[in-house]
Amino acid sequence: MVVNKDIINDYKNNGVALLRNVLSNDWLKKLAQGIEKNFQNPSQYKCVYEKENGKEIFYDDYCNWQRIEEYKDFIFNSDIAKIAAQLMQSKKVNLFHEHILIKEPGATKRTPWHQDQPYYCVDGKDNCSLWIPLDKISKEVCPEFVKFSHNWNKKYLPTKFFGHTYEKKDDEFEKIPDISNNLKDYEIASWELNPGDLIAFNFSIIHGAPGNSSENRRRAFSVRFVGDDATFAKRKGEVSPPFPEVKLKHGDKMNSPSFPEIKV
Ligand SMILES: O=C(O)CCC(=O)C(=O)O
Repeated sequence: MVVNKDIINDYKNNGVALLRNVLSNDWLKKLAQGIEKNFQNPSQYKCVYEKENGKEIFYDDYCNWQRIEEYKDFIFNSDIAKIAAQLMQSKKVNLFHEHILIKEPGATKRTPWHQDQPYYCVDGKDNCSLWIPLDKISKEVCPEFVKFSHNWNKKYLPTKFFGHTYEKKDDEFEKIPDISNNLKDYEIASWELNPGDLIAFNFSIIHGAPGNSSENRRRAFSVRFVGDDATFAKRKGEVSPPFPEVKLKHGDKMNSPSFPEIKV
């Protein structure tokens, strides 16, 4: 799979790019099976952000690829790591982790505006998250990205998806601007998506997502990779995912069984 040069440039300049029709139905079916398994037997990291009459309607889980065969197969045997490598323009690609985020119809909670990198134990600019929808997504439901914000050279305090910032903070990080009340000051990217499409975005871009006002489920498989310049970061505050098993030191290359290199 060869990613078009314009898309690679969009990714670099805007911090976000849309790739249409790049995943087959077979892979999407496999991911959907994996997600079923995942939530029948969630990990300790599963979190529920919204319930309606006792039913979970906004929830997530992450770091399950080692136990969910379908995820592992997709990550190592589809073209997804090759796509990430081309977008990052990197020779070396390591998996960071996968993150599943589900909003059932009627979920009203926004995923707050945030940058991913301050949550993550990784420094560097060569990185890429691929947000893969398993359902049809209208523009009103699609995640939203503040174009160019990956290049502002800012690190904002991580925000829990419940809406408050982390208790154990890194004071070097600043408070994120109020994007929702100043939308005219920003260029926001979002799209209508079909299964097979994906959104690629840099760990430092500011993004958030509306609730799910549609009649479809909104299942997303967000898989994250790091590239050539990535190094392990020990943050002063809390990180997410926590990766308690990783014993790397600040500044080390991301060489760990938790972050396997994928040959592309
Ligand atoms: O799916 C969402 O609601 C947010 C996605 C997101 O923040 C991410 O994948 O980094």
